[in-house]
Amino acid sequence: MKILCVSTSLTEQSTWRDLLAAALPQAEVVAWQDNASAQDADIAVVWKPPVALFERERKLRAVFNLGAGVDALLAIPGLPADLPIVRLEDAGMGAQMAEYVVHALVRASRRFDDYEAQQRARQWRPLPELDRRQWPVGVLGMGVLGAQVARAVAGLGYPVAGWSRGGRATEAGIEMYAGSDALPAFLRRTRVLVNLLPLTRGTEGILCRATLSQLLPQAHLINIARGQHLVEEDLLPLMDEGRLSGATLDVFRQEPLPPGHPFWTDPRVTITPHIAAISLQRETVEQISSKILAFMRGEAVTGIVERGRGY
Ligand code: NDP
Ligand code: OXD
Repeated sequence: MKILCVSTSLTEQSTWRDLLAAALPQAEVVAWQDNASAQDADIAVVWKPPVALFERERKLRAVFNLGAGVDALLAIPGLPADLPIVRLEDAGMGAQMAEYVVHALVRASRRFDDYEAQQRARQWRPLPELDRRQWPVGVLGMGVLGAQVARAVAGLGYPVAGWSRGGRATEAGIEMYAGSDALPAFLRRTRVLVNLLPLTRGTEGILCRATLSQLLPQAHLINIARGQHLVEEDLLPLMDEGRLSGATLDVFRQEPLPPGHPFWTDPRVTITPHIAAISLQRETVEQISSKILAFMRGEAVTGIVERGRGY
């Protein structure tokens, strides 16, 4: 069995090659930069591979994605329509997402930025108690990651609802809304909106004036899925109009976020550099290597992307 690792930097793809070679001693594991000619690999393990991958490698039997989101991969021209794509499922990302959202939510609801300002002014002034009923959280996308975020937030006593295509209940006590007809009702009961949708034709631009202005007053947006979900030019005007009070953003239309972008300097916006949940080395290699073995034995594996729906 031959496995080809392809990633966005030479260092990264060498790291994945070495880790996979250690986990799968029976396989020949190579990195994309090792050879400029076709490797005739059976399996590609990729993160945002170049277009040339599918022009050069004609014997691939499956592609394993080194992340949860497959939008970049599916956008590659020449990706064979029948090539199975297997995405990362959780692999330690759910816990990271839960931590990220709890941090942003609690910072807003417990007014920790006000306390930071008070410290700078040497002020000792307890603020009014928190009533969690005033902070209903809504999670867009209740898949592997969204469900864990919803559970963590519900565990702290915040009212939580989820929105998905099918509306399947994944967690007890979390109110579910299904499909576009239910989106307005979901938004109208939500103050803190968390986005964990995959980027597809149906979800691009979903965070825009029309949707965000339906949220409860003093709303806060937490976007940890993809930058293309947000119509960026709508965000600051909505804040200026008092419809939203803040946003915590991990993903952007252009990454790295350009130095002149107005989000950098707006005190209502908190920025992180696409780190809400990273692909952890041990968990990722364990999951991908055991799935590769199962796939090569002809067994069913989970996490196969449905091309028609785009995730
Ligand atoms: P899943 O595929 O497990 O879940 C996707 C969820 O979105 C499902 O609940 C699905 O509904 C719902 N959904 C999809 N399309 C629609 C739609 N048109 N309308 C309503 N609901 C929809 O994905 P994951 O939870 O594993 O990952 C989610 C995303 O998080 C990734 O695609 C990626 O973009 C992002 N991500 C970001 C990271 C970061 O560091 N910032 C790290 C990892 C992931 P249904 O259940 O009915 O199918
Ligand atoms: C992912 C990501 O999709 O890192 O896994 O964004």
